[in-house]
Amino acid sequence: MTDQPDDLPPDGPALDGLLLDLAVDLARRAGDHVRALREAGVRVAATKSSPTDVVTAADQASEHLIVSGLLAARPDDGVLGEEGGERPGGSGIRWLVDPIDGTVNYLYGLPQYAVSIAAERDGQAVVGVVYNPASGEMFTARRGQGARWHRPGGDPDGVPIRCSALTRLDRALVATGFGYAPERRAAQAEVVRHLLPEVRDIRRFGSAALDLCFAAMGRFDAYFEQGAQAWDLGAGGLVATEAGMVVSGLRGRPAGPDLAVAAPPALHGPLCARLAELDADNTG
Ligand code: LIP
Repeated sequence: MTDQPDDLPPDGPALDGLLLDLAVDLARRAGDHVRALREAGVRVAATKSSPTDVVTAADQASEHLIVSGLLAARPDDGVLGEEGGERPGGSGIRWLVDPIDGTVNYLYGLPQYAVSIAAERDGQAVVGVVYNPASGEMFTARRGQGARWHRPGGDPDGVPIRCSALTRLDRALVATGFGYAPERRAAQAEVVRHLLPEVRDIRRFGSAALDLCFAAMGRFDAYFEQGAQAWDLGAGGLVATEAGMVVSGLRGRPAGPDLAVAAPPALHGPLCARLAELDADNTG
């Protein structure tokens, strides 16, 4: 309990709790809507960076539902959405919204896609929610409060999750993802060609947000990807960090579009060193 008088707006941890409740509610509503739309058939509304980088009508409907819900509850907050761009705010809170992360899986009816919502306070992620409406699983995190896994029919408060304790890169199951541009994919394939014989195996499931959450509960040991954006990484990155992973870029940089690496502490150094040798962020 804080000693804050009732008439002052909440701040710090109390505010984070309210932000989490809002994000959970909107992720669940948007995700359930998107799943219902999938059952009725998928419509490609547009393409983005390449002819295979699609936006469905469900991406647009999901983002509209989430952003209008956020702004109705918190009109002064900023929002960065995958499909709608940036709307600046004045409250110090910025939301990162991926209305469907794993759109190609959604298009093909593969049950590996998610709604991802994160809140940043003064530039630092404080709340993250990743919801897979196809499986009913939800992952949540609050800065400093740990990460939780909520499964359908389970405890609504979820259960705490921790990442793998693996220390050997040659035993690691490593998830990654690929961009849409052919040149980028060719460079990413080169990195995987070298890494594949050096680790247990590689997985490519198609949703960065879920990859990070799976790594956070030990379904993978580590994850890396070039080209993932703030809305892909915001919520899953906090879930991974709060589950004990180190999340970064290479060469002392933060995780971002150049590269995002998430690994347990003992694996993070060796994996980053190898990815730097392979110039996985193309900045070496
Ligand atoms: C997807 C990412 C995934 C990446 C895909 C794609 P989208 O995002 O989450 O990690 O490998 O190519 O970019 O486009 O489905 O929102």
